[in-house]
Amino acid sequence: MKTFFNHIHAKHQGKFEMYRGSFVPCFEVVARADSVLSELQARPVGQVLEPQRWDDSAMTTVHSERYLRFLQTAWSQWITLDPKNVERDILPAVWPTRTFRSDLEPANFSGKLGLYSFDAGTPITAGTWEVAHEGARCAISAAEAVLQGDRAAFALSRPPGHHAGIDFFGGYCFLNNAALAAQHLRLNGCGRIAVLDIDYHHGNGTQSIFYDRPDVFFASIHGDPRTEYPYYLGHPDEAGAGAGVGANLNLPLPRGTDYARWSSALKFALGAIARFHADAVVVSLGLDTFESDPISGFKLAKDDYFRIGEILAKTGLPTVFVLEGGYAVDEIGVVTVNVLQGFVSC
Ligand code: SP5
Ligand code: ZN
Repeated sequence: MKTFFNHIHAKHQGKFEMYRGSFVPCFEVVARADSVLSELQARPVGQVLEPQRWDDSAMTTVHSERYLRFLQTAWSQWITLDPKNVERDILPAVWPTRTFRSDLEPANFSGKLGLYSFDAGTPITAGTWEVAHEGARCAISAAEAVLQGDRAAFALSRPPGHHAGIDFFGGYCFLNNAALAAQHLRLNGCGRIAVLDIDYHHGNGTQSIFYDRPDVFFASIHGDPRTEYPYYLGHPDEAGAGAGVGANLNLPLPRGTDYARWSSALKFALGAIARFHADAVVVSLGLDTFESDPISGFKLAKDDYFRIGEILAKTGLPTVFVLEGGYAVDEIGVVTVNVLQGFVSC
């Protein structure tokens, strides 16, 4: 299995996120991806490559033009506001909630920032656009490897992507890497794609991008949004809209869920994906289901991740793995590589 590594990922590192009225150090740190890379070098599953320079046609079919333009220019707008801003991260503090308009883009920078985001936990830094864009290329390169006939490929990148929607960032995510991989597969001959999201947090961005589409099935196993971030999406009654009705499956589970219960949800999701007759699977591989994750509540143990890889391999489908969350920095490498090793052992 080839790995496409975002070799410039360290150029994106937020300083602080807002939590309960204070700024706390960001959980989404450079060491996460380095931990996965070093474990992959110790226990290889295949070559580690730099992403290719794909044309951006998947990009503009997943994200809106005005959002991409904003992300690309946000840092220079920020510096223009005040040259001293070069020392500070960008974080939003005002948003258009219900009754406000979102069709008009404000001229004011803070206004634009709120329009294109949904939390105060996702700082934009000088390198964010360049790094997120290179990360998207990793996901698209992994999809391309599968199109060329590889059984599976892995996009090893940060920042993660599954909370990012058509025109908003949040949850540490800017460009929706998994959606871009799925869309690249669709644009290049795969008729039906399943996105299986196993991050602890519901993949609200991915769900919303494909919600009305019958050609991309979205299935997610996650902490119950009644108590867990991102709170406002991920409930079991969200089944898709319009032509997409029946192509969305949410399996929320309570805090404290262990592997026995979690893996029955996985088998249920894979049954639904089989009945959908998917031609390929994109796995949003979040590792924040691990028992020692500092911000999450499931109880999966290190060795459980081998079993997850084995179960995913049994679909027999071409599979693109895209790294999402996972904040137990010392163990994320081991649990990630356990999934990949479990997969290639089958
Ligand atoms: C990709 C991904 O996993 N994004 C998750 C974003 C979660 N952001 C909110 C985190 C709330 C942090 N709570 C700190 C708890 C400290 N005990
Ligand atoms: Zn997560």
